[in-house]
Amino acid sequence: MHTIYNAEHGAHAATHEFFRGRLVPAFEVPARADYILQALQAARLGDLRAPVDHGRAPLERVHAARYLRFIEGAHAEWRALGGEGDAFPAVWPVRSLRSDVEPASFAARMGLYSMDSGTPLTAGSWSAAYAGAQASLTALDLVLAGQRAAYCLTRPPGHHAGADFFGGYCFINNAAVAAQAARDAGLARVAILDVDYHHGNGTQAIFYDRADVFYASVHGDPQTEFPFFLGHADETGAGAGQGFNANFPLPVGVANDDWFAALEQALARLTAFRPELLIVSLGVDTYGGDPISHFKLDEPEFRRLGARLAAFGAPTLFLQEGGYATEAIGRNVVAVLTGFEGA
Ligand code: SP5
Ligand code: ZN
Repeated sequence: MHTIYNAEHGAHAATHEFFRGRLVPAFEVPARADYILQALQAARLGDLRAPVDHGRAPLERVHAARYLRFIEGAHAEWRALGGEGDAFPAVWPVRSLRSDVEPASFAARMGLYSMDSGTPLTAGSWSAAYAGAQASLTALDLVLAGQRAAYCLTRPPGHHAGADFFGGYCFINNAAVAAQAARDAGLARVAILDVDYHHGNGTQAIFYDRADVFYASVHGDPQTEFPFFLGHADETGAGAGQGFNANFPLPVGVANDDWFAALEQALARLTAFRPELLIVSLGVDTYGGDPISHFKLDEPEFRRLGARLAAFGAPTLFLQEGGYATEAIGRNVVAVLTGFEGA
């Protein structure tokens, strides 16, 4: 399996993030991708290739143009106002406040276009995220050209980013961009399976009223886990998309057998959908040693996940999402990919 590697990822390098009222060392750091890269090379899984620039148009198929322009210029605006270091939002248009008017104030626009204060917007966030979206599109090209699977090694991740907001360490929704590009390339039905510890609220929301992209997710119960405000089992789609969204929230500390049972239920829904492409939002923050998550998968389970996804039988695009145990992230990702290859 070939890897498309976003070598620009290191441009997005936050030192700290907000957590419980103070700045703590950032979890979503460049070392994550560096460790994965090392492990991939040691495993000799396939070629490492560079992204091809597909331009801005495929991003604008999923994200509001004004949102992308905001992200592109936000850090420069922050600096011009005297902001130091990374930019953080501080005010949000919650219920009863208007989000249809774009305010002139930078602080207000930071809130309009974000969902949390845990996502530092850095000087290099745009260039890293833009290159990551291009890497996703390039990996998709490999699969569309007949490769059985491809892996996109990128950060920042994407699945929390909505059509017009960043958050959860995400700025551009790579899975959504790739799914839409696959539709635009002529595929009729695209499945997105999200196995990150966190529910991919952005991906779900982008396709919630559509029957052509099925979103299925196995994740920590939003009653207690980020992103808190989406990811419940009763979210089944809306309008034409009714029946094309499936969530499998699981309690903190869930047994691995129960995690795999939920995965089977998700895959059963996707099998009935008969997708022409499977996009896997591959977070490995389900690992037992993850510092911010509470499932218990380990290397054998990641290998089993890869083998199970191979048995699903669709052309498969793996996109890197979360995973914060930096010393283990490489072996966990390689376990999924070699499990897939060996099956
Ligand atoms: C893509 C992805 O996995 N995003 C996850 C975003 C989670 N943001 C909330 C992080 C809360 C940090 N908790 C720190 C616990 C320290 N013991
Ligand atoms: Zn996650």
